[in-house]
Amino acid sequence: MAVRFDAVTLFPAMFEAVSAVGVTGRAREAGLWSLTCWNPRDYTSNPYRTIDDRPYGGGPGMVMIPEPLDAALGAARQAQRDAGLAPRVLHLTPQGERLTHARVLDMRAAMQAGAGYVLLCGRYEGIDERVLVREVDEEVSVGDYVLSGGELAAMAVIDALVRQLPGVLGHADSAAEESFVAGLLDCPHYTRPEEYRGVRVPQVLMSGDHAKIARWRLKQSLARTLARRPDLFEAWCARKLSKQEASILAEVKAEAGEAVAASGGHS
Ligand code: 9WO
Repeated sequence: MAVRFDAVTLFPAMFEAVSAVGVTGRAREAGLWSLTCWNPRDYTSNPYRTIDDRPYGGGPGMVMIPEPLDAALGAARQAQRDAGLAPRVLHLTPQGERLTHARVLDMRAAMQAGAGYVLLCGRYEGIDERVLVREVDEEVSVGDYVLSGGELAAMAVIDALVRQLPGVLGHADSAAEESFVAGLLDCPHYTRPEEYRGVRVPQVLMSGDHAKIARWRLKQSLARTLARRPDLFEAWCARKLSKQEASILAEVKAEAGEAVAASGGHS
């Protein structure tokens, strides 16, 4: 399945990062996905190629003016329809719904069913609200902070989605992802040398006992998730657990309880 993105952006060069480099770069070169950028500056009708103006009501900063954005969006939409796709406009904004693994999989399913995503990247203080109301189908945030524009967030969406496409990751990589797919944080990783700056690799990883190693990794994942992401931990525990998962969970809870007791209950 070849996936197509179009990005409406004042800074197409930023997308080199995801188009040319690493796993996503290789996947694009292999034809598994493509990206076309549409620059509102190329759709201005005034000689100064202005794309921003002062906000009504006053205040600092500038707002992206509607006409060039609408023209760039229209061209991106038309290109997707010409490719046989049903375009969906996704605005990257801190006001959007948080991007999660589940949301990435929903987007992948939509694309596999014939949708294309037009990623709308704002700059300055934002986009005229009348464009957003008319044109935007979905809004996504990649976290509760303000960036200088939507491009880095759009690239996070592309990267997270492309690595879920069949044929992008090798089999080993997919397996390595299973812990997060299951809703837990990853376990620690080690490579050579066996001892580094006085710290040895955990003995179990040298044992060759694959069942024991899998159990140790799940236990590490659970302990970390309990300590760092109690929200994910609760959700994981609420699932139906296998006998082994329940046994590991009991150990992790007992050991966390002991740690609290040993510290005198102080956090
Ligand atoms: C600026 C600002 C200043 C004070 C209080 C809130 C504020 N929000 C913004 C703002 O959203 N500026 C934008 C810059 C305008 C459009 C694109 N920009 C953007 C997108 N910054 N951060 C994102 C973003 C997108 C997705 N996930 C996280 C952040």
